[in-house]
Amino acid sequence: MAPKTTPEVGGMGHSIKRKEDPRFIRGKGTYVDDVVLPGMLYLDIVRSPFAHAKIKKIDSTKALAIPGVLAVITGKDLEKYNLHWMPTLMSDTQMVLPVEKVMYQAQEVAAVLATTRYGAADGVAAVEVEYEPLPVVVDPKKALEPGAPVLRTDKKDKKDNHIWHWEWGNKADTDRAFTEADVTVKQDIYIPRIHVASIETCGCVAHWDKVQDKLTVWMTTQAPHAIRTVFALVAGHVGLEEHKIRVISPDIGGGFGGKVPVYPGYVIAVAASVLTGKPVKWIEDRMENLQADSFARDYHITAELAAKKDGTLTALRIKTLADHGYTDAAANPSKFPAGLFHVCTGSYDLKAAHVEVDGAYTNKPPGGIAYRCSFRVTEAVHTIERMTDLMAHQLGIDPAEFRIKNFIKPEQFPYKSALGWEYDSGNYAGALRKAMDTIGYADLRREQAEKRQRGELMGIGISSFTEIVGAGPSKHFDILGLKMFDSCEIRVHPTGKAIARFGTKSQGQGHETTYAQILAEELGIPAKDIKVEEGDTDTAPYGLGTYASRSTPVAGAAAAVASRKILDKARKIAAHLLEAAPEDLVYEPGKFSVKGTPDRSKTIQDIAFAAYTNHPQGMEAGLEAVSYYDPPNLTYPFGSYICVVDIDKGTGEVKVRRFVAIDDCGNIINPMIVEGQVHGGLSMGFAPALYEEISYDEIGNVQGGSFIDYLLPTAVETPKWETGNTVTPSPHHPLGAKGVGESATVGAPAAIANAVVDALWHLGVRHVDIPITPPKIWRLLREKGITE
Ligand code: MCN
Ligand code: CUN
Repeated sequence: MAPKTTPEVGGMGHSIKRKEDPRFIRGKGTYVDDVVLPGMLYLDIVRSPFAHAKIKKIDSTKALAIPGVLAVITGKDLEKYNLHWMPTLMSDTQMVLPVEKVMYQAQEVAAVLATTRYGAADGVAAVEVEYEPLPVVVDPKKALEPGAPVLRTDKKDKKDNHIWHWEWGNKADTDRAFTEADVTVKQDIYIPRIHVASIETCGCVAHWDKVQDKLTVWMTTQAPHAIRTVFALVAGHVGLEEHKIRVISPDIGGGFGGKVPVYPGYVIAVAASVLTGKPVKWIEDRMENLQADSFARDYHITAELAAKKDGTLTALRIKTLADHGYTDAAANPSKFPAGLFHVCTGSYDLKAAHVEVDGAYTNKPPGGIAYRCSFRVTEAVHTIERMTDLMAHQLGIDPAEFRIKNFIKPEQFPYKSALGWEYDSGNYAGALRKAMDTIGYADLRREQAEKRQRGELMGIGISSFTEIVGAGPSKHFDILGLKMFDSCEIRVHPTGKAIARFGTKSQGQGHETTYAQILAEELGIPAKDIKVEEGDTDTAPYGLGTYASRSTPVAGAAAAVASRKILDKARKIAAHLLEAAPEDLVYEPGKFSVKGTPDRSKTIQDIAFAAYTNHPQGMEAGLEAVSYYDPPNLTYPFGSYICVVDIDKGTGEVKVRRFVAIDDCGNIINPMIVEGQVHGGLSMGFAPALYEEISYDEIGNVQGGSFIDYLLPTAVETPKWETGNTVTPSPHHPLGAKGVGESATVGAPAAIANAVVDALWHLGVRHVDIPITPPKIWRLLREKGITE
């Protein structure tokens, strides 16, 4: 579709360069660690070497003797203010600092406050803690066995490690479909714990200003407004009321979900600033970030899929055990303890489905769902895409053909899934066919057959995912009771330039550019004349923040709606200026003209000036509007990915030779930014498929707690992505746009895993869990007698 605006205006469809990049490229961004205030103190944290242990004694004497060390803060100090525990976003509780025992390795034990960063670190090294180790539970299956040590002894009535049971769908119908099925497949799938490892770690500068009676916190948060409310709810009783708190989320060096939760470090820094009256900075280091911040996935899944002989899929049944660590700190909408996992019927027209999830406590860091995931959608997509592939292979039907046969058809939209979601729009076969054409699917299958003759291992994997983003309709979506709307406030200045503020917060997604483009599209004001601001609770309108790819679906929609409110008023002003009736004016971006006499017109800039200098009598001056947008539905972006792998028989190494990604996120605001999002997302789907995992030994020692063994792919390992689009607009979004930020991470791992299994199927391999590391494949090949 050709853009509606000129490149100079830069509305939707123009690949204008990112406004934020000049400062980022030159190293002139302002991140939390760039904030330096006079008299600032530094906080560093003592962490537990044990995964489960009683704290018998904390001796601060030696630490306090170190020059510059001012205080050692313990759980007992916070207990006096009832701040030693805090609520999690899932209404569980989490320790800020422990009073009795620690629950995972690297948990915060005490905090040292000093006049310099190094002083604080020296202080941490000098704090002496006496522990009494307790039995450790790392396996969630064992955690639920009778007789397992009960971890949450703080909960008076808790007699086991079971957090909750949740189920969804029609069990009777599903069980019947399985009884009647011709073919069924069943598979255990483990999706391991991984970590986002954003370039910038987490941190804050807390400044309690006694004179102003105000707390300002610069912090790495994706949701500044919600965090301020949580602070006020937790610490209102000690004088931190909401109007006295200002949260500023400055530039963020990657969030990916890891900057949604409230970490103890933030709370301790705030407490330390309130107690000392000095600004306090806390910035975690890389190992702290990897070992103690919230993690993703850790789902133990058993899935079953049923079909008729002819290959028509009929039903899906899933049981899952969710390892939440010692507290359920996931950042899910509160109604959905397993997030949106029940979008697991994916792109297929299944008549029945039933899902059960049980949460378990273990001696690991708190649960989260952070890793470009849209609330457990990665787990859902991985499951259905693996299972569909398994069924296709089982039936001996080509996996592409099998998918096309079972896809929800374009004419079935809006489509109600067996698990209750109403998919807004889609053309799944369109995306898959485009991916097949791009990669040359038929030729690749021929090549594979030839190679197999020669004993070479080549596989082709498909993932045709459906995403679900844009939380969400207030009927169903809230976090701690806060409805998941989002907002945009626009002010057009007299000279026709504008400022727009949002309740979201970019962490690298390019909001300063794309939001300006939405306004440019609607108002005809050039994008370069529009300043976008986010992340300051003192100035921006309330919103729930940026995660779950909700900014475009929700705040982007608010930007369109607020713009249209501006245009309503602009039309009246134009009518006044043109001495015509408002309904006799025609609008094109940036200009109102009189019907039939196009040369009688007023530009948006003329109108803006008149709004302050010559507005109609009886009308209020100014040109501004705000929208708090409550989306009527979620948006359902989708795509089809095809991946070709070659497997080295000697080493077990999987090489991704080609990877074609066709994405559909409805109407596109900035094609270049969308492509960038897909590239980033693919890289973050590739990484957990082949490299990344955080695991624990039997006594709870973290494996993968540093970059030595938590393997982040570099540009050398990362494939060259081949991307493309189809466009199926969302019927309910004012701009027809859907989100895209997480699609590729959600969709990519299954394509890679499917390609690997496709390469090994003839050897009897039915499934390989990610990460698909060389040792895993090498062992499999040895079992099959392929390699020595
Ligand atoms: N966009 C577009 N046209 C569309 C959809 C999106 O031009 N039809 C643009 C948007 O305007 C925006 C970007 O693509 O500039 C991403 O938009 P959207 O899909 O709405 O996602 P969000 O802005 O809400 O970003 C959140 C999403 C999430 S949840 C994770 S995790 C993630 C991701 O974005 N974290 C990121 N991408 C990231 N990219 C960077 N650089 N850094 C992160 O931390
Ligand atoms: Cu789940 S990662 Mo993103 O929603 O911030």
